[in-house]
Amino acid sequence: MNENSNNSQGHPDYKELLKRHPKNPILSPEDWPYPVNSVFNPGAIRLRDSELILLLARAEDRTGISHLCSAISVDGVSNWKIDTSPTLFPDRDRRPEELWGIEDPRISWIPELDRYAVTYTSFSGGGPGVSLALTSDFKTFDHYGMILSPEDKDAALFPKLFGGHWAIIHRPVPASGSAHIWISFSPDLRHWGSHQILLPARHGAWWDARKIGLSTPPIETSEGWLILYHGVRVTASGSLYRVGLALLDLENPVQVIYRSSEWIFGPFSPWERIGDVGDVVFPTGFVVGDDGDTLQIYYGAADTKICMATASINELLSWLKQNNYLGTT
Ligand code: BMA
Repeated sequence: MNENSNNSQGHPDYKELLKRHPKNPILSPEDWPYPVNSVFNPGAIRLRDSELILLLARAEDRTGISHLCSAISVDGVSNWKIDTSPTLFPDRDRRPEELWGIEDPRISWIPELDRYAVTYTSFSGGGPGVSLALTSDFKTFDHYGMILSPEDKDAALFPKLFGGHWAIIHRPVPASGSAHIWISFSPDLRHWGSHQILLPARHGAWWDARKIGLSTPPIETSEGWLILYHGVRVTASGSLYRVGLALLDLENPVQVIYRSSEWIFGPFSPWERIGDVGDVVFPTGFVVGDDGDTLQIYYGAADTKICMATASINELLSWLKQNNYLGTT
């Protein structure tokens, strides 16, 4: 495989907005200090005190149950210092909602609380729901338990209050019908209400028909909250996970300003196409570079490895304006 085939996807006229890092996959199960089957879908954050990049990876062992493990690096690509034991392990006794593991964390730095908020999927006996934990050091955690009941996942907190309320994006799955992206509000991070659909799944043959979900936490830009979201296309050979964009109003995030008509990133490299669950790219974390424009986007590849792609916020915004379609049919 040559360099180009790692980096470009499809017809050359498609603009390559997310550029795969040449060192992908940047983290694999064999890099782990203890036995794991797969490492994927990591939360990401630049640590306040040290500027180091921390990933909180989902790690699955051979029981099939996932836990979270942190990895820290200066450049966010190489020389990872990985915790030698699980950072956050499902605790069946104290947190029964974590019976079958904890998955897919998203991390937001919350200046108001002076702590990081980690939202993750708790796989309970009643199905997967959204849990919240706060931390200042990724060593000890203040657990809020399951804040959104099953079936619900793909959640991230906005880093600030809107009119005195916290806001969370999440993806409940109704017993029948399509799975849309929702937004909800809370005065205290524990009690959530004012639920409403934020981005509905599209219909028919659209790339984001029937089931969509938030990818990384919302990215604050001068023009609004930039949202990366995944669309799941069900094909004869399984599900295909791809990524598109939306922009929400800065002051009133229930207002969707733009939504991309096309997906911008999909499974292409061998490790994205082949793994425990093939044809999945699943971004869950980002950090912004010193220039305030360059994003490092972290994603799970085929539910087995961790990869990174870079993008320019300005490029994403200008492309989104030109490829906007708010409709669903
Ligand atoms: C979703 C989540 C993700 C996973 C994806 C593809 O429902 O469970 O953790 O990466 O499916 O298998």
